[in-house]
Amino acid sequence: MLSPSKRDFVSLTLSESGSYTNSKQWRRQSCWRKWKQLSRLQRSLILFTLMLLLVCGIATSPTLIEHWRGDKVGGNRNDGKLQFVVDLKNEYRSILPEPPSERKDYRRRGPPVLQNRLQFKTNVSGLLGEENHGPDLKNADKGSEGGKPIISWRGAVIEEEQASDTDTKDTENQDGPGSLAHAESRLEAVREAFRHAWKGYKEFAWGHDELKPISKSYGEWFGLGLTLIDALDTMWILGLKEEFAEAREWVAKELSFDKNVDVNLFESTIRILGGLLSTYHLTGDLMFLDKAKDIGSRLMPAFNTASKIPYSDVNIGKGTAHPPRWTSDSTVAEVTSIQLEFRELSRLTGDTKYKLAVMEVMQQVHKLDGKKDGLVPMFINTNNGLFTHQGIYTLGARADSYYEYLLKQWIQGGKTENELLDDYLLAVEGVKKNLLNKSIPKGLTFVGELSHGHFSPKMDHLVCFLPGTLALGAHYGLPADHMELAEQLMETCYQMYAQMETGLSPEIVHFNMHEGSTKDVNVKMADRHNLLRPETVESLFYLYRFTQDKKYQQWGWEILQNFNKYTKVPTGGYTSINNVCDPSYPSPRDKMESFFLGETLKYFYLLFSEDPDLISLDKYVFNTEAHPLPIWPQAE
Ligand code: DMJ
Repeated sequence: MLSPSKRDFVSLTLSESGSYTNSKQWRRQSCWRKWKQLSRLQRSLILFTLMLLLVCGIATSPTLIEHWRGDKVGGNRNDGKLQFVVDLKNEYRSILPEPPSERKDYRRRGPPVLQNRLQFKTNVSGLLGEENHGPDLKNADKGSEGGKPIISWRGAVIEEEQASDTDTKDTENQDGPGSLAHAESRLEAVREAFRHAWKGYKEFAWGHDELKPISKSYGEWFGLGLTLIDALDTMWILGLKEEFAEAREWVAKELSFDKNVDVNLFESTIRILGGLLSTYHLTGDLMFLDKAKDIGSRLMPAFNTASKIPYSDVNIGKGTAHPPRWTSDSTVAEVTSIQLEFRELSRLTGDTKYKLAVMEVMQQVHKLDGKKDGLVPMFINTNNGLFTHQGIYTLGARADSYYEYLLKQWIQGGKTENELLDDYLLAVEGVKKNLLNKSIPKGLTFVGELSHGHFSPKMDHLVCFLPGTLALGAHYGLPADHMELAEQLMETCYQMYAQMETGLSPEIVHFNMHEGSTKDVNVKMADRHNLLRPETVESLFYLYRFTQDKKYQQWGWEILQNFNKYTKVPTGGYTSINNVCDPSYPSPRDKMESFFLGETLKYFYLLFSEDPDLISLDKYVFNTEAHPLPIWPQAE
């Protein structure tokens, strides 16, 4: 008897021998038989061809590649969340900050706050599994989702309220330039900036010299509440009554000059004496005049030198004075830029000692050898009264306000002191002859420096006081070409902001004078900081007052917005920064200089004001720290 399996075998053998059924099983067996009948070479060739086709197929299919790559990232790290972020990054590549090496447009000014907000927002919405239609650029800057905090570029957490608060300042009033509402919205933006700066000062540095907004602390220079005093008349002009009242209270009750402390004669004259005198004039409050008399008399020991050229430092408690430890020289700009204040103090007190001391300095400098076409060296010796370190001529640091005060003393005194005017006119000619040049390729007019006969195309931001001063002189009847030069230099100073990646000027620039370069302005690594200085805004104010050309207001508006983008600290205050060339990390320096409140914000306000009687330039002359002092009536 046959087993069942044996019977199966027999039947299979039968069908194999000739009958054609076309069943699946038969076809498989037939293919296999044919495959086995092939030679080894033939089989290898077929296999190779099939492999080749397979590889080509995969390589030309993008979907497969994407899929594979995605799997690899996710698979390797075994992290589903990471895979999600990678996908998001690919999708929103255009709005995330590019790594430095990939940046193509170095002039782009995307604020880092905005970039970080976008990043935060897309990630959050993605993780919540919302339907994703790409980045919402319109609303991207409006704060975080669901009231969550936003991380700023400074690493600080901005609450939603603060974040949208910043945004309002970037928004122009819709009524258009020229309208009252438009002007008012810009004035309000300045008031808001002031309030924000004041908030930081009040909270972390009240009664101290300077706010350190990042570390939420303060810095002491003289220990005399420098920022508070510098800001007094700004608050008055901006109409910030509450803030002014609390500051007045501090001056009346807390401010004492009876302190064993060394102060710099120039800095304390222009900021403290100047600030108190102007506040007295604006308010009529005698308390400020009393304080001004007190500090003024305490500074007088500085003039007790063999030459009558004052020392740089005074101890206002002990009544002693001395030069800096390493020299017996004083800086020319310092000893020639204290005259407006001491002359005014004499006029108010009837005591001539103040004005006699400072006018003696001017008379000596007027007669001194060592000038070049009216341009002065940077140092003067307190023993012999002679210029030292001769041969270097600049309109920047250590010489700048000498030129400014020649003109302004002449204006203050009713345009009768001809020596001052002569020296000023001579100096402007000296600038034209020795320091003016034009950059390549744009032909920007700039003021360089002269060092032992060698011209250097270096210009400090400090020089940007010059367009305003030239315009002021032209307003008072000096040659019309002063105004033309003022307008040219104003454009240059604006370009020192506009050509930087942050839209903020560095401390020093070097203008290009060689054919072939595409950039007019070069900045060295060490010069990339911005200290919130006022000079360009100051000049914009003068230029707008005298020409009514709206472009000056527009330039100032751009600058204000860039200060808000790159220097505003969420918790209060503004900070100087290290690098105006890096919008992704301008690197805060943790210091708000007192002149930001005393000068920069005041000049912004006056620039945006359409009222020529708000500190009329026919009645007041600003000292070099932006404190307005009255122009004397002709009789005096
Ligand atoms: C201010 O103290 C004064 O404007 C001074 O004349 C120059 N330096 C600072 C502002 O930059």
